[in-house]
Amino acid sequence: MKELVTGGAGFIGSNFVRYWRKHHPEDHIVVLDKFTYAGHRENLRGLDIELIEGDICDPKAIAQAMLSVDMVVHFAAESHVDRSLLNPADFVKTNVLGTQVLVEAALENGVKRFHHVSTDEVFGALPLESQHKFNEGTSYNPHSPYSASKAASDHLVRAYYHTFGLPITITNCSNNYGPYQDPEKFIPRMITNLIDGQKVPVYGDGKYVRDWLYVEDHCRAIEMVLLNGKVGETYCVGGQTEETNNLGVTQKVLRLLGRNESCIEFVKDRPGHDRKYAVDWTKIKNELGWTPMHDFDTWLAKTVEWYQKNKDWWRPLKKRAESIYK
Ligand code: NAD
Ligand code: TDX
Repeated sequence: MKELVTGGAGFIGSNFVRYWRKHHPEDHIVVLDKFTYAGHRENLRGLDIELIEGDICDPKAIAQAMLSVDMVVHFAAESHVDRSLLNPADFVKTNVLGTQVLVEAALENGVKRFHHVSTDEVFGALPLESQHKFNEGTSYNPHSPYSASKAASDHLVRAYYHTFGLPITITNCSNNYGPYQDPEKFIPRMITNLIDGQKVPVYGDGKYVRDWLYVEDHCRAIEMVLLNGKVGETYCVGGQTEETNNLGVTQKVLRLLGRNESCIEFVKDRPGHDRKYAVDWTKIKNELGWTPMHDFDTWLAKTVEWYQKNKDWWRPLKKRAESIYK
């Protein structure tokens, strides 16, 4: 089996490639990545894979990369909400146009499966007090340029299934955490700030809720969908956090690093900040037997340890990550 993984040098993509290499040693894995600020060769160090530097918006490069590919797993994207407020055009280009270039080439080459990795943010936001969770039937209502561009990409992927018969699957997953996540994102930003003796910037009142999932659980969900998921279907994937808001997550990280709440700095809120995400993952559980296997407290602690042990990885990224917040 030849598998093309786009964005495989980023956070989730590189965790997925490591996971797939371990569990499917016979497969030929091709990673195609543009190596933007978010992609790093060292994330894939030591893995037996083929690496192509390329842009998903470049039809020629993609036509070449797609030759004799059986399966595409599409992670490549501009992924940071705060950046999408500064530069929305990059998000439309990569996430929408890039995805269209990929599905077109996949169709042309008769790939057996095109799996699109998407987000729960396409569903918009829930009120804080709501008991409702997003599921596969929830209407799309994206709020940020990032989530709007991901929503458009989901629609395009589905359109290629309905109109041209491209064998697709989609996962809409909640917030991931774990090793190799860029220090621009909330959890690694907190950890690396605290290691460096800086404060933790909490947006607004901090009462924002995310449905945190350890990255390996997301990788296993994608594996199950690739192996046993039904073509044309979407699967929602989420965590098992009993509602912990950003302040609660901050307090856990502070405790793990032996600090107290004097390290919290409340800063200006993110414009259009989505109040709450929560995902109902009953469908993937009932149809494919997936449940999250990594509990938040244990794996948050392991993530903190990873950042403590891997300063060489994140230190060169930190200055650039912070520069967008100035
Ligand atoms: P990331 O920003 O860490 O990695 C993105 C990767 O894509 C990088 O390696 C980057 O170099 C590459 N890339 C960007 N533009 C490209 C282009 N034009 N051509 C080729 N490669 C390009 O992102 P991530 O957090 O690993 O997210 C991966 C995917 O998962 C994204 O599609 C994202 O929307 C989705 N997702 C992320 C989360 C999360 O919590 N991080 C949750 C749900 C879904
Ligand atoms: O410094 C910060 N302070 C803060 O309070 C940062 C960077 C974030 N936050 C808040 C904003 C969110 O409520 O923390 C929460 C998490 O923020 P991010 O890590 O930026 O994630 P989010 O905006 O929820 O989006 C993430 O999850 C869904 C990923 O970046 C997306 O790619 C994914 O689709």
